[in-house]
Amino acid sequence: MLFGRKNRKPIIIPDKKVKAWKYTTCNYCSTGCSIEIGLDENQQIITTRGHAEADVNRGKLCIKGLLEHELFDSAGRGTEPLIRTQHFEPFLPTSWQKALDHSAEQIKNIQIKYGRDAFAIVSTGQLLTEEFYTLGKLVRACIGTNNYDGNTTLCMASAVSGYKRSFGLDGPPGCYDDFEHTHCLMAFGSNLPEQHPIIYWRLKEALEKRKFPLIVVDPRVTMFAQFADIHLPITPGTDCVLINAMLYVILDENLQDQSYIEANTHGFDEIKRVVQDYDPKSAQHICGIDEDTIRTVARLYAKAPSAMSIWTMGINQSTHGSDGVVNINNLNLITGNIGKKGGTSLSITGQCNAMGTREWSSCSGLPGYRYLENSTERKEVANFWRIEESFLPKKRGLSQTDIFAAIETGEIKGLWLIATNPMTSMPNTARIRKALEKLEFLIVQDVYQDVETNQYAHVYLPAAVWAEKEGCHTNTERRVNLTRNVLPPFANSKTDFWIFNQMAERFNPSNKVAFPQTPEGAFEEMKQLSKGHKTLDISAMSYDNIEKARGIQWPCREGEHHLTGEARLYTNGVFATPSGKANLIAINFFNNNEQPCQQYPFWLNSGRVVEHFHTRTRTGKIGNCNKFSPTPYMEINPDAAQKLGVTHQSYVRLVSRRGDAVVMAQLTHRVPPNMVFIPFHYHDCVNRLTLGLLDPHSRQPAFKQAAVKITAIDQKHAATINLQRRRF
Ligand SMILES: Nc1nc2c(c(=O)[nH]1)N[C@H]1C(S)=C(S)[C@@H](COP(=O)(O)OP(=O)(O)OC[C@H]3O[C@@H](n4cnc5c(=O)[nH]c(N)nc54)[C@H](O)[C@@H]3O)O[C@H]1N2
Ligand SMILES: Nc1nc2c(c(=O)[nH]1)N[C@H]1C(S)=C(S)[C@@H](COP(=O)(O)OP(=O)(O)OC[C@H]3O[C@@H](n4cnc5c(=O)[nH]c(N)nc54)[C@H](O)[C@@H]3O)O[C@H]1N2
Ligand code: SF4
Ligand SMILES: [Mo]
Repeated sequence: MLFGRKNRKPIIIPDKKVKAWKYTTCNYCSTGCSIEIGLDENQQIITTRGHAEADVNRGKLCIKGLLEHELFDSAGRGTEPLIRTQHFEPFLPTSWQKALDHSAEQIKNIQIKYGRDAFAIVSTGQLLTEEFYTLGKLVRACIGTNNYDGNTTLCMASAVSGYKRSFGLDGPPGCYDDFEHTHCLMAFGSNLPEQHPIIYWRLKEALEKRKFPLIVVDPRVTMFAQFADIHLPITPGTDCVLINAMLYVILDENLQDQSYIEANTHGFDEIKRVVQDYDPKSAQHICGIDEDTIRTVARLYAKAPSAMSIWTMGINQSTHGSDGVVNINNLNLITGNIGKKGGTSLSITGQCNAMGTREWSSCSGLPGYRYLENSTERKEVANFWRIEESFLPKKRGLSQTDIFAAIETGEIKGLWLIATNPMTSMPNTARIRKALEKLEFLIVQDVYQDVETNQYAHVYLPAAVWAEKEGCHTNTERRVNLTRNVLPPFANSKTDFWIFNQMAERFNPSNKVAFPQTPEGAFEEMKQLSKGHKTLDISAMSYDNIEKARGIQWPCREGEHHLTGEARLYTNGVFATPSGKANLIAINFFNNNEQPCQQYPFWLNSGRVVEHFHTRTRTGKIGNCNKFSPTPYMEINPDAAQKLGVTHQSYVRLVSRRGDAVVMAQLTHRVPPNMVFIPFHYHDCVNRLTLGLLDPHSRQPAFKQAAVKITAIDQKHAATINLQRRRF
């Protein structure tokens, strides 16, 4: 029986008449999918496809990658540099020369008047690595401000800080191939199927070949939680307590890998002492996971021949973010699960090139994972760049979150924002707005002219995007991959690489510092600086090798592994600490989050959905992405909604101690009755409510823990507010 299909016409995918495919890497998330862009006979871009021979994605792409070629001529792109002398005066188009001269002059004026560090620079995880390296050289060797950081402070800072504390150096030790070897996977605060769909697909493929337990720790019943064998709906912000209780069980039942601990770590006795306070009986009341489940999960993890942990923002974006990462590392060190196949601590990175900025931008240090605090490394870089060592600061300056606080206090007077949109992405919008209004000079360098932060800019520099440029990204598993230049920059926009080089000419008298004029030239410098590094050695890579291999992992040392690099770090148990041993660091929990109370009875949780990327400057303009969720909304439990008289798809007003927001209610059991979840993609929405307390080590904001109340609202009025916020 064919159920009436007999006479239906088969689906035909029209031949798009692609004449040539060009090699690139996706420019959204850090999965690092290889994408080919299809051109027709007139060299027009008509489609994209996943590269079948790329190990990362093996021909697959998610919705964002599939539609990425629609970006190039999407609405709101910047066409000309713009300039204005006063806040809120109309912008006037200007030439590149005038825009750059004026910007350089203003930066210099501020530095002369208030000191070098009074001008701050905040960049991103979304440029190409060669651009990061060039910006770093411009800032460290020429402009000379120490208040230079990236939006990665909102994103990966806790992972970086945790890796440094445990292993002596940043850099995820594992890779996607670990899924093929592990016997137990625990995911903390990561919604992999939506936020890293192709990594999730790799995991699912491994699970289909060989079943192993999947444990997901998330206060929401996410898509990932629904696919898990065990879901632990943790009380927000208490992952450290859960892990301590697991360690209690592991040590109590002697399930640790004692010989690994003795051979390769420091600090075991202190952990042993501290976790005594976290027996599952008491810990269950703090972390919300019952004691039996804690015991089951601890045994499962410790007894597995190899076990791995992955995590993302549920851990990093917390006042215990860095401690959470350290404790995940503790769990893996104590069970002997670092540097072995299927046994690892793998942070799932956020932005496409958040890794590249960590490695090469000099944001919190110097290029190639070098530290400002280390005089030998300072000297090395100073000699390489041909500057005085004394020009380099001896310790890192303010992080991004502290830069905004320093604008409030008047310490910082000018700011250059590159590929980041703090008006929408930073906590407590009202505070950010006030800070930006206070600036004497603001440069916004972005692909889109309509990016919200541009309202406060004095100069707008229109940037080229993705395959309008050429260079590398590093993905979650330390794989360097290439984007070939496929088309020229849109209108009169310019590549970030070009912009940094032009700016350098204005800060580099008699060209003392050499700036390569091509991205490949910058890559060659990075290779030289990386030679001999303990882990981050890329000296055997070249653009051609990378394209041929569809991405290469570092370390990739001269003379070895030319086309593969190394899949894992610390395989010999030697870490990057002075003693070579990893640090076991005891973590104590203290409860400092804003909590729901009588006045503000709901936890406010926030994050993402699959079809949108961040502040929607890009996906908000792509119809087939935006159509799924064009309106700001929240997930609310039906029982909670009923008590409040809130119906499905009606608008509500949320109020926190910071401000208010209007969203549409989506009734779903995905969230518990005492929590709402709001995707952060919308302007003037969830970040009007968030508090963003900072992690003491990483300075990353706790985006995921705040308290709100919910009130009914006039529906017509609310609909008008929301219409104004639509991108389309
Ligand atoms: N589609 C899409 N993909 C993206 C992005 C995007 O914008 N859109 N952005 C990229 C970037 S930059 C990043 S950083 C990643 C983020 O990737 P993810 O971190 O996976 O995404 P989020 O939705 O921010 O948060 C993940 C989960 O953390 C949970 N969570 C909240 N509080 C806690 C807690 O206290 N403990 C635990 N264990 N979990 C908690 C939330 O309920 C949420 O489901 O995604 C990347 N990929
Ligand atoms: N409440 C809440 N807030 C959050 C989060 C959360 O989970 N909850 N997550 C946080 C996280 S993890 C992150 S990473 C941040 C992201 O926060 P942002 O970085 O501020 O957000 P984006 O929208 O990615 O902004 C990047 C900008 O760069 C532009 N751009 C893209 N490519 C290029 C390029 O090649 N050159 C130039 N010059 N510009 C380019 C884009 O148009 C866009 O305007 O948000 C954080 N904010
Ligand atoms: S999974 Fe990430 S890298 Fe891959 S296509 Fe989707 S957004 Fe791009
Ligand atoms: Mo992120």
